[in-house]
Amino acid sequence: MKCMRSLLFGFAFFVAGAALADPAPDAAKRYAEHCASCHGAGRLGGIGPALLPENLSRLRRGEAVKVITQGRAASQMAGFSGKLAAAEIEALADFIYTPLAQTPVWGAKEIAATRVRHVPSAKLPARPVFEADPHNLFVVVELGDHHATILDGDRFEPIHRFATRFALHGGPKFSPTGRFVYFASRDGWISKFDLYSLKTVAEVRAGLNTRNLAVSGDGRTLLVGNYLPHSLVLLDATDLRVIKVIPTVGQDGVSSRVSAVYQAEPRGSFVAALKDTREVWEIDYTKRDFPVRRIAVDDYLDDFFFDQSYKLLIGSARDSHKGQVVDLDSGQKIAELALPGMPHLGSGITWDYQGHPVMATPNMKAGVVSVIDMQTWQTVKEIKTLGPGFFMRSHENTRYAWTDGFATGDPASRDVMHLIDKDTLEVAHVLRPEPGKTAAHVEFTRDGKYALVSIWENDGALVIYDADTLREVKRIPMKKPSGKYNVYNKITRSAGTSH
Ligand code: DHE
Repeated sequence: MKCMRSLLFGFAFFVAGAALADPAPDAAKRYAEHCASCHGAGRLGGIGPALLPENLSRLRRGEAVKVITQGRAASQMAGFSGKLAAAEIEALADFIYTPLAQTPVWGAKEIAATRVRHVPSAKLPARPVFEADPHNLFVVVELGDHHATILDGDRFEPIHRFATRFALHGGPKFSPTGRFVYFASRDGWISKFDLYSLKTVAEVRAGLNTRNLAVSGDGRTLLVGNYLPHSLVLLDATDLRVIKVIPTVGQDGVSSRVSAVYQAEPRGSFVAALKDTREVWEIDYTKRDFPVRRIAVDDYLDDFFFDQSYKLLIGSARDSHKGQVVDLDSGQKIAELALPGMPHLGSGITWDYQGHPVMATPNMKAGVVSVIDMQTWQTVKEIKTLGPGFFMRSHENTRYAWTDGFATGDPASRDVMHLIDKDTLEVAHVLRPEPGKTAAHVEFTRDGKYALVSIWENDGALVIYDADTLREVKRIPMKKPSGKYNVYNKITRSAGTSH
């Protein structure tokens, strides 16, 4: 029997002889026979991913049918066209896209039961087991085969590569010293990785469909935000023990998904945005009962970021053309922002322009980067790009802000990187790291001298540029590298990167 720690939505089936088509195939029965041992009797996932509509939202039904029929290359998922009839495969696809009759219970008990401690803290080495600046390491997430690479940011040599949980999403988050990195998968697995020993230390499944995680500024606590169930989960950062599960129900009684969570270290708090009720929650992580402060907001928030002081929250709903600025001290909205087309504020960055702090964000549905004055909250400029972008990055020591054009997958723009001059707000250069192949997501070395760009393809690469001369200095083959994260830039909360 061959099960999989599957690659993109590989479905594991066990074949009990050739199946004949029923007039009305019993999908639940077929699921129990062929899928349940890997994907869980309740479709909540096991060694294979969860097969619930929430978790499948990024996979079109037709693609799911194709995967069941043909299997998926580079995974253990075999095709079942010869073993299950087409109607049975169609029925199975319908089945996995059908919501569960009841929201599964995933509370402290269920979470605790999943916790695995791979390496006890006492066994961890005092120093890194490799020769490289531990603060200039990059953690590179490779979505193509669900791995991560630890890269030496001085020599641009991979130090270590390891399997991650299925479908990581959001930026991995670092402990304050940069020694540990925490990953969240869309299926809710939280993994703690030790960058000194290069080992996964502990894992726990904090949700069934998870958005992202945050690490408290004192490094003691993690907060995980979930879509399924509707909850926030506090974990002990040392060993991932569950501290508390907080159901996310608004004052209006509406049970809500969590859009995103972040830490606000200068405030000693976590901040969580709710997707289905107009509230932002601030949780004081310095108090052991983690009190929740509710802040009413004008609109639902899908995404947000902070100014560098963490006093202001800048958030927006994806389908809105407006953003809102909320003063976290007073809990009041202080300004509205004009944002033309689905900003991706998690990628927002800030810099000084003519003596004023400005924020900039790509828009996923419009080929413009919005640059907004953070004192007047007026749009300074909408910089036209070749297509809608997803990620944006810069660094204090570099003159350009880099943004991609891959949000819509449009062939005309998906292979470009725009370099925006932070002084003139003009696109100064357009690079095509590999014509015809998707280019996305940039991160800088700790000194800002080099920019690392992903060729976001299964046979992709990391392309390293001198950020000043724009000369390519190295190309490292990788499997669909997505985000890459420099330890120093993250733990010092560089204005040019996501926090
Ligand atoms: Fe992301 C970060 C939301 C789709 C890759 N994405 C984030 C964050 C949010 C978010 C709120 C910030 C969290 C953090 O870093 O802690 N993303 C969303 C969506 O709502 C959206 C549009 C739909 C969804 O399915 O969730 C979405 N995201 C995608 C993708 O399709 C991407 C391109 C591929 C993938 O991995 O699924 C993708 N998102 C990323 C990455 C980051 C991210 C690589 C981290 C950015 C960073 O550099 O910090």
